[in-house]
Amino acid sequence: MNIQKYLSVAPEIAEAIQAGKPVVALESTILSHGMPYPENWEFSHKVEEIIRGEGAIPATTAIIGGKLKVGLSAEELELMCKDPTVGKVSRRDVAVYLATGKTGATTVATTMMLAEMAGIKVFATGGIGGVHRGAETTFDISADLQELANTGVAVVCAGAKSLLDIPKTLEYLETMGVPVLGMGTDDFPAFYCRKSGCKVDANVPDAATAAKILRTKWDLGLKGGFVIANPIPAEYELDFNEMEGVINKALEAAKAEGIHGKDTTPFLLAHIKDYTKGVSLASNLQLAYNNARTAARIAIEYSKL
Ligand code: PSU
Ligand code: MN
Repeated sequence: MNIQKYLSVAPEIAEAIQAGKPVVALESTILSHGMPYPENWEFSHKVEEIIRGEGAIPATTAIIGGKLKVGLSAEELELMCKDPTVGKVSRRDVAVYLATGKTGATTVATTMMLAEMAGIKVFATGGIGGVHRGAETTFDISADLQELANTGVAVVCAGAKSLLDIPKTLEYLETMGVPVLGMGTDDFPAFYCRKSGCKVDANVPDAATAAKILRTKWDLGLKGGFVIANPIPAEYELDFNEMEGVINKALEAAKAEGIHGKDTTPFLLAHIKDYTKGVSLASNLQLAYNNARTAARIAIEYSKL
């Protein structure tokens, strides 16, 4: 193995990791394929400021110029937000992008990989990928779930969008031994909505308790990560039934256009945004800020253990 040949960690982040200070990883697919420009650019800076405001250090990840980048410059953030040729990189794509020098945005799966390589334990995002509706015929199951099973990083998210099959996603995580913790909730959140109708494995009251659970799992040498499900703040929540209508319309459009594979999730996200005239984007931004705040607090508590 020769990871160091490819890994490029920003000096501030490398020093913080070395000193055991709190660091929070952030993904770039949410920028390149999950939000439009310029809202994604504004988001990319604000989410980092929020993490700093809490007292932790942000580390946005990407693949640029044959390097696994942990911590992006302002120019690199802009590239991820603006350049339409930036690819969506999952685990299977990493070696191709590195070896050919292509620019790639990291998904939840690849951000977890880079975080683990760098020594970062906590990662904040919007929503995780999961088992798609109809997976019994398409086999479409996000690589995020296998990564959660194998890679030791806690992913703070607002649950999963109900464009996925949430009950099947939770079944898969159970089979793979991935703990699903709810921050102050018994219910697994459905991204825009605080409740999905499914339960989490444990309702965790605060960041200190979450950090203690992470420490305990990894002290035991148990492989894999965590889903830390953090419901969207109530004031930004959208109506479940209304969103079901929107999601179903997007799923029908995907079917009509024959969208499949890695294009499915970005296609659905873009259509949901269009159908809701940007209301869903505003909620998306707020839930991701909220996750960044919670992740920073968990990283800070974890650094004390
Ligand atoms: N879900 C969202 N927003 C996103 C994604 C998922 O609500 O931006 C992105 C994440 O990067 C996630 C990826 O890891 O899509 C999952 O893609 P796929 O379903 O192709 O594995
Ligand atoms: Mn897929």
